[in-house]
Amino acid sequence: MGFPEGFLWGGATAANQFEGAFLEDGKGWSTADTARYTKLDDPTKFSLLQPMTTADVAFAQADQDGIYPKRYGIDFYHRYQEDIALFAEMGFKTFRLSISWPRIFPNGDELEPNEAGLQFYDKVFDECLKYGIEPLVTLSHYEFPLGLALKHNGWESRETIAHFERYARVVFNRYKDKVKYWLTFNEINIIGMTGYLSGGILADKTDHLLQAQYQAAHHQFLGSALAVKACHEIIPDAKIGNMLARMEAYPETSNPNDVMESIYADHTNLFYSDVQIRGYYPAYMDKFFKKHQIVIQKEAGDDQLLREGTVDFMSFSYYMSSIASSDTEGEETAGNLLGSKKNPYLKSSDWGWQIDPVGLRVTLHKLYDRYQVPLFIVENGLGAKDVVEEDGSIHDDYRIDYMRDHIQEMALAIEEGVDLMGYTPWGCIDLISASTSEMSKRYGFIYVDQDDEGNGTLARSKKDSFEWYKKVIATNGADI
Ligand code: BGP
Repeated sequence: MGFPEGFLWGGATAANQFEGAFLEDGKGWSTADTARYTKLDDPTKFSLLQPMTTADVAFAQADQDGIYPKRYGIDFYHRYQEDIALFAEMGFKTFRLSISWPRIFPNGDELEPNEAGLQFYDKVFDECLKYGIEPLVTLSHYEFPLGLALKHNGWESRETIAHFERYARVVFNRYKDKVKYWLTFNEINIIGMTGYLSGGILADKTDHLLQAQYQAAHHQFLGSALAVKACHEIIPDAKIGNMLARMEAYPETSNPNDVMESIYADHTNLFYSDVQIRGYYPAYMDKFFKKHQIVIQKEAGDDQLLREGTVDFMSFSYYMSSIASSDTEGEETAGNLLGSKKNPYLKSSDWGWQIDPVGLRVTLHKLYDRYQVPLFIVENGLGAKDVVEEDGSIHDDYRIDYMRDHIQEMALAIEEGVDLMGYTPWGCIDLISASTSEMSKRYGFIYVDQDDEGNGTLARSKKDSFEWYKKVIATNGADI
């Protein structure tokens, strides 16, 4: 039993949640800089799903009082050397980060890239490689150039595909000797739930929002296929994967109708990986599209491109499982990302996400059975409020317990035949939450001194989990 040699242990981040420097060195505005998902009175309520309008964007751009936490991040832009040195000290084999598209193409549709933006990532990748850390780079992580959103309504427009392909080709060419692991769209399935953050879709620019979101998904599939082909052509020794927010939904009971509901839940989730890995639209979506009066506009050649541009491996985030039920009367009492009934066998995080390590093994088997491609867990972890003791120490044993339980299930899955490439827990250094914009929802091994309003010294310090994870990596998962 154990993890294979070369297993990619590391940690994960995203530009819009940790770089800061939001308009520095020529970077343009992004959807993330204008999305204000501030904490609500009830912290278990998820507000990311609220659609944004042109007026909301104008308001956000005019607002200068610093209430948009994603703009200040944790200042990785200026502290990357210190942060990467800490990752190296933990023994990271890989570091997942994203390139901010509007740092490279400020409005999204320029013909020439912003050299200062390219230079920043050169320095970051060089710093990683200095320590033997392989960068794992997401091309688009919840951050779309605002210029393209306002001009074309984001990914709803077919024109966006060419702009994305140009951006992808520029970064592949520039970093071909430095980056060998790539991901196309972070949590691509989120576009079916909310169009703004990853898709640049403004609700007032369409009279059928769901149609716009699924049309955008089609365009992202094409963009993904083009990026896969370009990556293979430009960096033949690279591997490029998709990225799905995996939602494992158990049937509530052994009632066959509940089992069917869990199959339907899988359909809305696995639709995206089915297209990106199998290379064609699954037939089960026809009924869904009909029910919601969605008609995907395709052009000649689209189906062929999808077949040619399938990914090399599947990556996904895994935080929780949920319940699928045919009993629509029941209450949604778990504060899971999308709301679900509460599973009585599971505990929840402070934000109501139901903690389910065995569910990770269930999912690993399900995905590997379905696709037979290598899997990569590129996000997992516990968002929690940490307490800094008088002497500066942080005893996050709850985080260690969470990870240990998940790593044990990964080891079992590998023993049971699953091909797993690596594990990059989310927010290896504390950063801004995607769903609530809070700083106090922390995931890191490294603490960052900053509060929800952006006050603090930004000093980095090690939590107890830092030494623990270092040992896990040093023993390749044998001593957890
Ligand atoms: C995923 C996103 C990340 C991230 C993480 C944790 O959905 O890809 O960007 O932030 O979830 O979620 P949150 O920050 O809302 O706790």
